[in-house]
This record gives sequence, C-alpha cells and structure tokens, in this order.
Amino acid sequence: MWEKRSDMVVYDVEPFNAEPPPGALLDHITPLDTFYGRNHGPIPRIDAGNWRLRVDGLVDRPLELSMDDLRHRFPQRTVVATLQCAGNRRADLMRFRDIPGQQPWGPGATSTARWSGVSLAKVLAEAGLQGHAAHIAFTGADVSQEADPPQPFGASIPTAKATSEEVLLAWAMNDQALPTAHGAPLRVVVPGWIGARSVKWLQRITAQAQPTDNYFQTGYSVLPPEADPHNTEPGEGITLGPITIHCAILQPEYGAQVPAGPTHVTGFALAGDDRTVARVDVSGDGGSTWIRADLDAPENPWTWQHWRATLTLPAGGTELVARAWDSTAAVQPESPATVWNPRGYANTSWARLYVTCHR
Ligand SMILES: Nc1nc2c(c(=O)[nH]1)N[C@H]1C(S)=C(S)[C@@H](COP(=O)(O)O)O[C@H]1N2
Ligand SMILES: [Mo]
Repeated sequence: MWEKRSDMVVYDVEPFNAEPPPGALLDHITPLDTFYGRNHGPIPRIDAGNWRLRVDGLVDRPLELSMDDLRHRFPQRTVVATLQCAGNRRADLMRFRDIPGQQPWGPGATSTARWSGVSLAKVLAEAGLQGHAAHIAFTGADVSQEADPPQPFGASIPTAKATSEEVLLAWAMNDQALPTAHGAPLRVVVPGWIGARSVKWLQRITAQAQPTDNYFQTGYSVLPPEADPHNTEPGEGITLGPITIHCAILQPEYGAQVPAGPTHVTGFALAGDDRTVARVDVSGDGGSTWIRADLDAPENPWTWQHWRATLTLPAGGTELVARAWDSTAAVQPESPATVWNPRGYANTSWARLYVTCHR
C-alpha cells in the first residue's frame, strides 16, 4: 500500500512513519518509493470522482471544485520543493536528552519532488479573499486519534505566504499521479515551510482572521526546554512555519567503518522560506579544523542544495561535523544543547557523526 523501497527505516506501520536510509537521498529529486512518509492517522478512503474541494470563510464567492475544475479552470504550475518534517534529526537531540514518545528521525525525514498542480493563489483569487482574511486554513480527510480530541489533520499559513505563487495544490509528484500515501487526490505544498503545513488529502480551505485552532497547528511548536509537552499553557510555544538553515551528512553514515586517508563526505543543506544556502564547512576532527565544501547552486529558495568535500581522516575514531550559512549570513548553532526542546522539533544544530577509520 505504501509502495516504498524495502530498506526504509520504519518507525510505525499504522499510521505509517518511515524515512529512507541517508545514502538514498543523494539525488536532487527523490524517487517516489524513497520519499519519506509522515502520518498522524490512517489513510482516508477517497473516491476522487465524488471528491470536492470546498473553499469558504472570508471569501466573496465560496467554491466547490472537482478535480476536473482544478485541472481545467486554472493554469497548471510545477515547482521543485523539498519537504521536511519538523522532527527531522530528532535522533541527534535525543542523544543529548531523551524525548519520550516521539519518533527518533534521522536526516531522512527530508525529500524533494517536482510537484505539479495549481497555485493556491489562483484559487483564492477566484474565491475573492476579503481584506481581513489574514490566515488560510487547510483541513485533511484523515482523522487522527493522536489529537485531543481526535480530529482531522489541519494547518494554516498566513495569507502573505498562501498567495505566493510557489504554494501549490498538487495532484502530481515527479510527473506521476500523486500517490495515495502522499495525499491523493490533492495536497497542499508549502515550499520552505515545515512539512506539517503541507496538508495531504485536502478537503477544505478556509480563509479566516486567526490561525486555525486545529490540534496540529500549535502541536508543531517549539516549547521552552522546561515545559511539559502534555500540559502546555496557551501561547507557551513558538508555532513553527518557515524552515531555518541547517544541514545533514548523508555519506558516510553514522557509525560507518571507512579506510583512513581521503574520504568523500556528502550531504545536503536547506535554508528554508525565501533564503538559499550560501556556504557549508566540513570538519574531520570534531570541529578543530574546517574546509569549505563544494556546494550546488540553488535551484530555488525551497529546494535543498547538496554539497561534497574530501577530508583526510586519520586512523581511529573521529567525529565528522558540518555547518551551513544561509544567504542572510545566519549560521547553524553548534550544539543540540542550544536547541533542545520537549517535542524535539527544528534541530538546526551542526551535523555531527562518528566514524571509525581503519588502515
Ligand atoms: N492530512 C495530513 N496531512 C499531513 C500529515 C498528516 O498526518 N495528515 N502529516 C504532515 C507532516 S507532519 C509532514 S512532515 C508531511 C509529510 O508528507 P509526506 O508523508 O508526503 O512525506 O505531511 C503533512 N501533511
Ligand atoms: Mo512533520
């Protein structure tokens, strides 16, 4: 049903949560069978023929659109964009301090696709957004028992982002029909923002004055380190939206045995929102000395950039480290201790990984 490669790292089967091994993410575009999956409920059964998208709330002309309407009444648009879960690289936070009840994602809760559909901006324009419509809320068809109370998965983004041309209602991924696992018949893609805002199995779009009160909107927030994630005060967390600069090492993999001497190190960096990656440095000695990695040019602000470097590693155990800067010169914080938070989101700290080198 999930149609994934056999070497996925599977955290849960139902709801399905799985990431590919890091070495599978070296391609610019991630194949469909390799793309990570992140779910909070069972896949809903949707008959695409009877399915309708409702657009309502603070609009002049509420809409009900079929897939045919979407395909024929609006210009089609394709955007390459990386999708990344806010829990990406949580495992590195958990090595610093445990985070009970959360999946220990590695760097692979990140994947890139060529998404096709229509710009959300065009659909909102047809509905006629009213002046006080400050947020655009999305509701999926899957009902999550993880929510309190159980409810469909939902999210919202500010109107300024929602009316940017790159935000899509997508029905195709890598020029193929959007797989059921990734939200067919229609999903939102919010390039440069945490994956949780890219609602799958989309059913309803609502223009409103406030952010959505859906459980998952504030669920995906960074709480202060001392907060109890099961008993939070309103406004205690910082609700996540745009991704911030970070990177990951994909090769070699954590704990690998490699020959001493010149070793190729590769990874990706992702700046998020409207920024690009400007520089990546790599160290083969735990951060004492650094070299500048060779960095791919940005395709657009919302897509990862791969980088590579050759480090000369001595025999024995060593720590590989990578750190990235974005186009505003913001740089990653050094330690997981700086960014640790009770739900384990947005680990932007330097990428670190131990390898053993043999002669
Ligand atoms: N309807 C719905 N949309 C959803 C989710 C979900 O559980 N239900 N998970 C979100 C999260 S947290 C992420 S990271 C991405 C993952 O998208 P993918 O499974 O296509 O990789 O989808 C988002 N959209
Ligand atoms: Mo996510």
